[in-house]
Amino acid sequence: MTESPAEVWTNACIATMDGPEPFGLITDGAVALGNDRIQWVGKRSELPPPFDRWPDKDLHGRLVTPGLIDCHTHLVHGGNRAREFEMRLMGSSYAQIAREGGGIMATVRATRAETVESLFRSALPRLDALIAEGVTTVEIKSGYGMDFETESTMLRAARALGSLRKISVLTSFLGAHAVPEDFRHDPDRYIDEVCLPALDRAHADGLVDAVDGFCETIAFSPDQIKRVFERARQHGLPVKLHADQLSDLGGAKLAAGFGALSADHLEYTNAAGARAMAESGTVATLLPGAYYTLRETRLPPVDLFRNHGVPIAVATDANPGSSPITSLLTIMNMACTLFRLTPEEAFLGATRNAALALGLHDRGIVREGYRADLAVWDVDHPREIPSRIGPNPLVDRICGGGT
Ligand code: DI6
Ligand code: FE
Repeated sequence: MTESPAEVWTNACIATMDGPEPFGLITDGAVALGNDRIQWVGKRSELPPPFDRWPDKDLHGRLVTPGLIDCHTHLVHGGNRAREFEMRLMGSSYAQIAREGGGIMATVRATRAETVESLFRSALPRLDALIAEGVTTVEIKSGYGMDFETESTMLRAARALGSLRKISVLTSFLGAHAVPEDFRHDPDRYIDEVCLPALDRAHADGLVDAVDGFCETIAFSPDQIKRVFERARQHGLPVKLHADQLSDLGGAKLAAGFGALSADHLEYTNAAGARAMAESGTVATLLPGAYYTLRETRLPPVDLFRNHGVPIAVATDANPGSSPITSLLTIMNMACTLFRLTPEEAFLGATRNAALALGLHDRGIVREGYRADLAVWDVDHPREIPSRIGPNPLVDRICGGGT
């Protein structure tokens, strides 16, 4: 990968996702790049020295945005769940399949049979699909091992993906994803004997950037999630939570109580949960891919989040079961079409707010001093991108100044 030289992009329409203007739009704009950072951004007519003497690159009026951020994925996993896709088409429910030992546990059985190398190789095409759509930062979870070794194996594969491709990878430990078969009648013992020791080990090996959990009737109770989050707190790790996806267990409020970076899914989140998230600065990460795939009918309370000033992010939730989708552009369209976000909210959800959902404050906005993570699109206005599904309008992408 080559580092890009210091240069000024000119004759660009820039959606900074910053400031009071819709999309933070700057027409006939310029952005100066150097040392992997944005050095200046503004109207081309106001370009100050020394940037006005730097080599320039004419973008011919194309759109520049922050590089996209996919803040919730399960990209690393073994096997596929196409058979369950057929079963659901024939009337089985996601929860029923999970209760019968399928669902997440089917992928666990497949993943435990893999190595770091094989998990890395099978995830690479999924990562490349995101990169092809302008993604410059991606979050990747464990959660299909749920044993002492495989949780770390998954996270090592995730770290390897970030070293081979020009993209930032953040990892989340998701040992509390589902109750493994041999602990089916004693989930507390799974938390104590497997999940927490696996977290301790993965953290000690530098594999964990955040800790996640699945708080749901088919997964873990609020009390069990609390124990995982208390261990995360002991390690100084931030938390996030799959919350209120299929029922209201107060997951959003629980997450907010731990100052979570984000609470995700949220179809069943109530007003108390939204209030708590607003007070704690927890981001609402909406996952329309899972809502679409599982043909859910309960919409997340978008107006509650809006009215309480809760930042909204959107993400693929790319996983083999509930959201087998590796297109963040499609997710942006679904967030508008299914959840009624505006195109600007969808774009904020895949840039600025997605960065906040990962605890990142150096990207997601085109602003001086931020990372030179940028995407260039062959469209006239940013609203065009969430307004359609295909063709992919990306024409260039730089990550930390490099390609
Ligand atoms: N919620 C989801 O939608 C995914 N995990 C979770 O906690 C489902 C993952 C899968 O079905 O494999
Ligand atoms: Fe998920």
